[in-house]
Amino acid sequence: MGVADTIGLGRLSSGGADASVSGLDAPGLYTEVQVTRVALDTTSWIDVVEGLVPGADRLHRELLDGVPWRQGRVWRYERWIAEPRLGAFQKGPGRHPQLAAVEEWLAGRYRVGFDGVALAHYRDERDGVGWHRDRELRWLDDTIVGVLTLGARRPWRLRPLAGGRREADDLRDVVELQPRSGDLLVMGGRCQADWLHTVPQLRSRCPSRVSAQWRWTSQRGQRDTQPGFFAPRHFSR
Ligand SMILES: O=C(O)CCC(=O)C(=O)O
Repeated sequence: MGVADTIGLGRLSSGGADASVSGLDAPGLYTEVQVTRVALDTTSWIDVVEGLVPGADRLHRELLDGVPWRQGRVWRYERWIAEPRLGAFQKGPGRHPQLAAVEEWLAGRYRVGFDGVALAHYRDERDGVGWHRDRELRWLDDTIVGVLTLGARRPWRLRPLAGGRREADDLRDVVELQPRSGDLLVMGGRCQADWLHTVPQLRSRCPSRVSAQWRWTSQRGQRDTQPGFFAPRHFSR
């Protein structure tokens, strides 16, 4: 059994990954933030933006209290089961102003547009999302997926799709990030085509975490029409 390649956020800039400073100005965010690019392979990458959102724990509480969280369902093991997390979606003027600011920051840096922001609430350690790619984007060859963490710090893992099916505790080839409240991860390039990601359920106690997710596809390349074994089924969105 291999050990995950854990990237300790906070030390990334000295770890050999490419780093740049973003001076993009979006109201309600820190302006001069470090963006560290981790090359997963030659065509897939993940940018780590540490501490983009000031007052992230307050934003976490405001979303917990103010969002109409819904229980989604997934088709697993030949039956519908409750998805182990709650979900919501915000767009346009319905977005929390700080989430609108993050969206503006993402749009400015990556020169793409988003339809809105999906939210997930992991209530405790029993909630999580399994290994998957964001196949609902359909065109996976060139995508941008931003994920903001608010609340608890939990393992956030990626591994190459080419590794095939694995036991949950088989951490060979796994890249583990541990984003803190206010950190933004941005997956890009062929990440949704060639890499899986997960926020695993945990054995030890873990308080609430909310993630906010923005997704964009260039719609270039081949359209993905065959949901495979790893495809998530987000019927609730
Ligand atoms: O909550 C996260 O950080 C990741 C969520 C995710 O991967 C998804 O909903 O597709």
